[in-house]
Amino acid sequence: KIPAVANPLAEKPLDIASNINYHAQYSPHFSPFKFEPEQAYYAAAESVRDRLVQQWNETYLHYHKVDPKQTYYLSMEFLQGRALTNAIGNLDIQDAYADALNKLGHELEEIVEQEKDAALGNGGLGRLASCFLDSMATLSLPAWGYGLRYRYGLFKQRITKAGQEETAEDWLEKFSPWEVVRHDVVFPVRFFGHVEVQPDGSRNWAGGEVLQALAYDVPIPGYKTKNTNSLRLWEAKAISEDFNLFQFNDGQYEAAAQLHSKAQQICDVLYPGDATENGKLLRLKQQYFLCSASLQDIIFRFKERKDGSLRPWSEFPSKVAVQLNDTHPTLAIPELMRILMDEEGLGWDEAWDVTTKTIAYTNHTVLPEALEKWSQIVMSKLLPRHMEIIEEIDKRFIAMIQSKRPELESKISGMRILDHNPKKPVVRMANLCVVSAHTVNGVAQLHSDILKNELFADYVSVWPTKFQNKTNGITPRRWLRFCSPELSQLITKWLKTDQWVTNLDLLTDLRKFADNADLHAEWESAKMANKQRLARYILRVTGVSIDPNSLFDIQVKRIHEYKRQLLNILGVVYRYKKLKEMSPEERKNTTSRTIMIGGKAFATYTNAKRIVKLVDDVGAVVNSDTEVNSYLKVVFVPNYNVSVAEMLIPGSELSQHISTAGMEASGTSNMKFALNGCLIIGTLDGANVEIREEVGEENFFLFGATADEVPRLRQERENGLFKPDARFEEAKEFIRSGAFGSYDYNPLLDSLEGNSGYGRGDYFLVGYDFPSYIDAQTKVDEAYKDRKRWTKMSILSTAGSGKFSSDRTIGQYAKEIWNIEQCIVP
Ligand code: 26R
Repeated sequence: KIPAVANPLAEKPLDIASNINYHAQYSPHFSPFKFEPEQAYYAAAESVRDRLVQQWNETYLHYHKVDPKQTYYLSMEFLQGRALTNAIGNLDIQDAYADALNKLGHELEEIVEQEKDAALGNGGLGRLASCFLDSMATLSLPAWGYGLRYRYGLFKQRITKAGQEETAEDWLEKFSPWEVVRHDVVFPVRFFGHVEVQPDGSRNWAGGEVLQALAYDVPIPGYKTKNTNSLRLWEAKAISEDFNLFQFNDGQYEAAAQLHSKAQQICDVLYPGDATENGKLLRLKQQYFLCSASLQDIIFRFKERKDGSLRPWSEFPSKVAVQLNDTHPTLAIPELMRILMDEEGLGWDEAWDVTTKTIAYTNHTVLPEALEKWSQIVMSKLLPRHMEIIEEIDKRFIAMIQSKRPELESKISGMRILDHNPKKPVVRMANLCVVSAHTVNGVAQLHSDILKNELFADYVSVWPTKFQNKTNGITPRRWLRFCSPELSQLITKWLKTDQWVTNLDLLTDLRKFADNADLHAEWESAKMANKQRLARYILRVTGVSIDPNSLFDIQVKRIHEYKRQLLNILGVVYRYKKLKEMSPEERKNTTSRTIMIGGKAFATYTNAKRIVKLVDDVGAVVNSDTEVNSYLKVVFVPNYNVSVAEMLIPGSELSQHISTAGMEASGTSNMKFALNGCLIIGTLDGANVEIREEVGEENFFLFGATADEVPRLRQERENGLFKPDARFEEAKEFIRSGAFGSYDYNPLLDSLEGNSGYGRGDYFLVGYDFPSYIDAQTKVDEAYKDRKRWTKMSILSTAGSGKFSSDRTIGQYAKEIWNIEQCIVP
C-alpha cells in the first residue's frame, strides 16, 4: 500500500518558477552558477516530470486495481521526438510554464529546442508507434509500449561536398529526464545453448549465454486526461557474476569484461547494418531480446494481478492483447509457446489456443526485400527451442491444409513457414505471423486490399475473417495543436470550441466558412507566420535565403527509389531548363517556387545517396543563378527528423507523395501535411487515396499510373514497348550534359533506362509517370496564382483531415482487434 500524497505543485506561475528554480539548484546535473538555456531546459523538464510521475503512479495503481484487459504494443522502433512541449501541452500547462520561464529570464520556445530528439526509429513505422502511444493515453486505454533502449538512435545526417555523411547520434549524452530506470524490473534472456529432453518427454532449453533485460520507463501522458501510460524500453546487461574478477586481476581486462561488452552490443544501435552475418545475428538477438523480456513482464503482471491465486491460462487472452508492429517482433509467437509449454507445463493445443488468441500482426510493407526471412541455420543456433516450435507450427499448418483444404496442395510451398530452398533454408516471418495471429491488418485501404488479393491471397480462403484494414493516423496534438499554435488558435476561434483536438471530425465545420473573407485573411496570415519561421530556419541551417512569398513545396521522407524523389528532382530540372529558355517577361508570369527536399538515405543504399547528392547539386546551381533564382530555389533540408518535421509541415503549401502506385503502404506525413492546410500532389497510393476522398478530388493534384496498371506497364517496358516523353528525355539529358557539376550521375539516370536497377529498367516507372506529373505541376502553378482559390483549397484540406486522427485508428484497433475498453483514472 502506497500512501496518497497531496500534489505539492500548485498551478500558479510563480510556484512553477520556484519549482523550476528548485530543480536548477538541487538536481545533480546542473551548475549552481549558470542558468543558461541548457540548465533551464533540464530544470523545467524535471519539474514537469515530477507532475507526470504523480499521475503515472496513480495510473499504474488504478489499472492494477481494476485489472482490465491491456494492450501491449511490441515495436523495434519508437520515433518519439522531443517530449517537453508534448508533456506540458498534454498536461495543459503551456501558458503557466511559458510565464514561469519568462520570470526566470527565458523563452519557452528557445528552451524546448535544447532537447535532443529521441530517434529510436527509422521512419513511418516508428513514428506511427509513437502517435499510437499518444492516442492510447489520450483515450484512457490501458496500454503499454515495449521497445529497446538503443544507445545510438537514427544517425545524424550531414551534407558535404561528397553528399550525405552519417555520424552517430548520442541522444543520451547529456542524460534524458524522461526515463526512469526500474532496477527492480529485470528478466533473464538466454541465447544459444541446447534443448534437453526430460524423462517425461517435456523439453527444456538450457546452457548458452544468459543476459539480463533491465527496464527503463518513459511516461506517456494523454491529452487532458490523468491517464499516463508507459513506454517500457529494455536495456541489455550482463549478470554481474559474469564479470571475471580472476581474469581482471590477472591483467586480462578485455577478456574479463567480454560478456559485459557483448551484452552491451545488443542495445548499441538502432537497426545495425545486416549486410554481414554478424550484423544479421545481432539484429536477430535484438528482436528476441525485446520479445523475451516483454513477454516475461506481461506474464508476470498477469500472474501478479490476481491476489496470489492461480489464474487459469485460458483467461490470458481476456487480459492480454499483443500487437506486433510488423514482423520485427515475430519471435513473440514461439517465445509465448515456449514459456507456456516448457515453463508453465501446458500442452501444445492449450498453448496454441492461448497464443493465437493473444497475438495480432500489422503489416507495413509489401516490398519483397523488406519481408523478413531468417536463416534456419542461424535460428537453430541462437534459438534452438524456438526453431523446434516453428518447425512444429509449420508441420501442423501443412497437415491442417492437407486435411481440410486439399485443393490448396499446390499452394502449400508458398504458404508454409519454412522455405527449405537448399541454397539457403529460411524462416519466413510474415507467414509465421499470418498462420499464428488471430488478426492481420494493413495500414490503408489500398494496402489492405493488396494484402488480401496478392501478398496473402492464398490464406484468405482458409481464414476469411482474419484480414482487416486499419488506416493509419497521426496525433493531432503534436501535428497541429502544438506545432502550429497560430493555425490552432484560429480554428478554435472559428469553431468556437477546442474540442477538435480530441474529436478531429469537428474540423468538417470549417467547410461552412471556406469562402469567408475574414477567415481567408486570418488563415493566410497564420500560414505566412509559419512560412517566415521556416524561412529563418532554412537560412540558419543551409545558408540559403528563401522567399516566403513563393510557393513552399516540400517532400520529406526516407530516401528510397519507390518514393521517387528522383521524379521530383527531374521535374525541378525540367522547370529550371524552361525558366532559362524564357524571356524575362515570360518569367514574370510564372509561379515562384521554393522546393525543399529532405530525408535520410540508408548508409549503404548507393542510389539513394546519389539522389541526395543530385538534389544538393541542383540546388547549388539553381540558387546561385541570378537570372532565375527569384523564381526557383531548391534546398536539401539536412538531418530530417521529428523536430524538423514540426518546423516544415506548418509552413508547407504543397507536399509531394509521389510513390509508384501500390508501393507505399500508407504514408503518414501526407496526413500531417493535409491537416496543416497543405495541398498534396500525389499518386493513387497508400492513404493518398483516402485523403483525396476526404478533402475532395478538386483539392488534390492527382497524377500517375494506378496500382492495377503497374504490372502491365512494367511488362510493356520489358518488352520494349515504352516510348518515353520528350520532356523526360530532355531533363535527363540536361543532367548528363554536366549542368549540375562533374559528379557521375550516369548510373542513377541509367536506372531509369534499359535494364539496370531492379533488373528491369525503371522499375519504379518514373518515365511513365513523368508527363502526367509535369501536367499536374502546371495545374499547381495555375491554382496558386488565384489566391482565393488556393486558400479555400487549403481550408478544405484541413477540414477534410478529421479521419486521419490516430484517435480514430486506435479506437478501431481497440474495438475490432484488441477488445479492450477505456479505464479512466479518477
Ligand atoms: C526488416 C527491415 C528490412 C525493415 C523493413 C522495413 C526495417 C524497417 C522497415 C520499416 C517499414 C516497414 C516502414 O517503415 N514502413 C512504413 O510504415 C508506415 C506506417 O505504417 C507507412 O505509413 C509507410 O507507408 C511504410 O513504408
